[in-house]
Amino acid sequence: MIVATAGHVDHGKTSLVRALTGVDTDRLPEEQARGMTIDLGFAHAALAPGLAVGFIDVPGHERFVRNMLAGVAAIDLALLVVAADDGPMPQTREHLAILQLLAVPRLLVVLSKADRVDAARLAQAGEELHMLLAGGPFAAATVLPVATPTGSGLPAVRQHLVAAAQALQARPVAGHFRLAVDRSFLVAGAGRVVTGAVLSGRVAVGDMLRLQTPQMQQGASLRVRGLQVQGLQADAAQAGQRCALNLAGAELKRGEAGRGDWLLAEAAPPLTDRLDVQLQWLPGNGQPPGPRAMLQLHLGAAAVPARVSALGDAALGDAALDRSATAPGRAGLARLRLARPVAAAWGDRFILRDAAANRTLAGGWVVDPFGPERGSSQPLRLAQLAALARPDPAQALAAWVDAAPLAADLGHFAAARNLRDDEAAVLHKDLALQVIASAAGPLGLRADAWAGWQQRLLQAVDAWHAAQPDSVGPDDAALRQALGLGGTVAAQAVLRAAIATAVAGGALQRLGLRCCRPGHQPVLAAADAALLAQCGALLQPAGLRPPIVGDLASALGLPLPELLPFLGRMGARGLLVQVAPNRWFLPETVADLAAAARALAAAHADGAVDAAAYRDRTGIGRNLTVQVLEFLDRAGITRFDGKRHWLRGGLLSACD
Ligand SMILES: Nc1nc2c(ncn2[C@@H]2O[C@H](COP(=O)(O)OP(=O)(O)OP(=O)(O)O)[C@@H](O)[C@H]2O)c(=O)[nH]1
Ligand SMILES: [Mg+2]
Repeated sequence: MIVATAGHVDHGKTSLVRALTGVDTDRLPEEQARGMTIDLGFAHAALAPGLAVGFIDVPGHERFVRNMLAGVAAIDLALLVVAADDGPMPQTREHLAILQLLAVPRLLVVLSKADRVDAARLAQAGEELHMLLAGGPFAAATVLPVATPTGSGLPAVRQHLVAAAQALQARPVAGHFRLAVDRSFLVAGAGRVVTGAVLSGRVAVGDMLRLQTPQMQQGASLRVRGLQVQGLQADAAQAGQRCALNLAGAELKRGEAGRGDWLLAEAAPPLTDRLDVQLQWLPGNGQPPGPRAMLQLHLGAAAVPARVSALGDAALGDAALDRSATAPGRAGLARLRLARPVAAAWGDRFILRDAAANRTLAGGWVVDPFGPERGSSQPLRLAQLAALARPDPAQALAAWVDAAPLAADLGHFAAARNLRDDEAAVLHKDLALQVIASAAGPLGLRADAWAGWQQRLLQAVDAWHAAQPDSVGPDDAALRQALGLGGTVAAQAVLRAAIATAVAGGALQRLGLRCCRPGHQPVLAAADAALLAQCGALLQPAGLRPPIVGDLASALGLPLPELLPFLGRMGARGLLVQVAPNRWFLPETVADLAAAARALAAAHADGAVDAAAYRDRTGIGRNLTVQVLEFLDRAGITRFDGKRHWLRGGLLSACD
């Protein structure tokens, strides 16, 4: 269990921690000289046999709220210390508001300096506390009077903490490992040690991690050489614990890493400077600041300048997670734009302060750390946020899929909720989602929606055959139009996957760039059929380099002006394909041209189709290669960026 103190300056927090643990956490010379806590202090003690409790002692002075915030991000219980003579003071209130906004699960109030007041004042202070807590999530918190010089009241505090630690449920250890760094130092003989709270996941000795500091774009790759939990060597640490990691790695130089940095699993989602959040403004601060105001975001152990703008007038609906059990104040969805990126994940709690005025203004929790740059207030996007806000991951994913117009971006969902691949796969399976690979990552459809698309695909091909019996069948663009699918990456991926499934199941056939029902024979006039057979006999043996139209006409013994209209008719029906102005191909040869491009792209990690390599592989010469690649661009199989051709949809489109 991790406990942090809270409360006004000089009310006895450090004295209480010392009385409970025997450790004086005010170690800095300046702290000792001034008799005041400035930075976080750390101590731990076994309050009962085998029951280690970690303590974070925070400063009470109003100037050091920033340090206090770095200590309370991931605690199980807060010890609010209120001096009986003073009663609640400004930082009593501010710290309490912070604990509420951070949704700290438990609070124990210690009425300190009980030896300094008489019974009447003690009762009065108790009454003041009662009024302070009334109506909030800690209204039922236990209040225990303590006098640290005599030790009176301490056994009750200890007993309460032991009971709380025993009742503590282990936090779910889900997601990629994330640690909010709060200290970093060198230990003689061991090297770099970094400490902090594990916000999610699990870490074990030997793991490779990424250290992210503001100076590092990519992060440094490091190995966990050793780790400690509550001062004891351990093999692993997990969410809800604080740990010290001894790190090794060539990229770790002296002096790097410090409070506010992040240690992440290598596969963890990237950092983000854009957070879509559920925000709760504290009452009594006037109007919320406008979108230009620069506030300070405190998340994990990081403090980052941030601007805030409301996302429309939207508030999460009934289905939304209501974890913001705070005093009344305005609440709603908002977008935070950060001056520096953070490793935030869904559900992370944060605080917003006005640093100049030294006031806590608001708090909330992260709904989506990867919101779109544009359209952040549009109805579709707000529906996505409402889906993401659901606490249960399966329900959230179901709502996320239902909110998507065509197919849901499963990669976005997994990154936003900090899901590992195995966790995401279980959810996909539980919801029986159809998962489709696309250029933009995995897409998901409900099983019934997927079945519907497959059915409509076959209906569209049947309708095409009925309307155009002399044609091979529709190409992808015609099918997208027939099915009312747009040209988006998702639409293309869904169509390709539906065709691939139908082809695999024997319900469709591919002929070149077109689709048809198996056994479909275009109905042709006898003369056309005969001429087509003759063309086939000439084109087929020529492989990837069929004769140009002039040579074809001579071989057929036809004048060119007679051949050309025939070729045009066959082209419209998909029976022949005009790849270059003077060159026609059989549909099956076009499929070979596309296959060659895919094979080359597969050999390149980046999916590029290099023209010289294409020429060498196919042996069709430089000029025809240029024409073929231009044709593949037009056909939507490759994309030209002015320099190179790329396989569209990456290698994933190889499913057809
Ligand atoms: N008589 C009496 N004095 C106390 C008690 N608790 C703390 N003190 C005294 O109050 C003063 C402040 O105590 P600290 O524990 O440093 O207070 P703090 O809350 O840690 O202060 P900051 O960290 O600066 O916010 C010290 O002189 C303590 O000896 C108590 O229960 N009884
Ligand atoms: Mg102190």
